[in-house]
Amino acid sequence: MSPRSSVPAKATGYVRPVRRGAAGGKGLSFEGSNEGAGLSIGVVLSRFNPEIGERLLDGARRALADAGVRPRDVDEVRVPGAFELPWTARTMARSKRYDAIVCLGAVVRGGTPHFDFVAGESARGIARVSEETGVPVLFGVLTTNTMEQAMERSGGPMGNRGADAALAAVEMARLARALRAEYGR
Ligand code: INI
Repeated sequence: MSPRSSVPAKATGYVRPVRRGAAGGKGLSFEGSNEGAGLSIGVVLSRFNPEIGERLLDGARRALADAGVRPRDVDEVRVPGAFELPWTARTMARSKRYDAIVCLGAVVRGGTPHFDFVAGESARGIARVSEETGVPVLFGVLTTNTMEQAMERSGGPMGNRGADAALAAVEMARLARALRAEYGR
């Protein structure tokens, strides 16, 4: 696991989605798993900071493969910048082809307020797409003050946020299947 990561870097440890009955006075309990086999995942990548973006994509591809997602079940779409991620994720989500969608990119603070608009709209837009479509859409977008910080978080000493987001996508896809089986769409 990377030092700051909240999800394991390799696909080990989790079990299948759990649904515990009322035994022992406990209610239902659900949690996704890191079982990627049979899942279909969409990835959208901002090309704006290409070196960082490719490192995030590399991490995401590896994490998905480690989790058992077949490479042929991973579709990738590249867009000019992080601002374009929400529209693209929405189009992919509406297709109903994907169990989850991972958005990747890096917004690095410059000397103008541009950063705040791009980073803010990207994050808000991605959250909205997830809520509106019902498809888990993961935020693997770095928002950093410097390029150095972005390098550190894209396969450097602070881990790889692309890999983290990809693993979170697998977990959320499994959770979504389990919750829909219980509660319906
Ligand atoms: N897009 C990014 O993905 N990262 C950035 O750091 C960035 N900066 O700094 O401007 C950025 N801007 C482009 C933006 O996402 C759109 O592509 C552009 O405004 C056209 O809509």
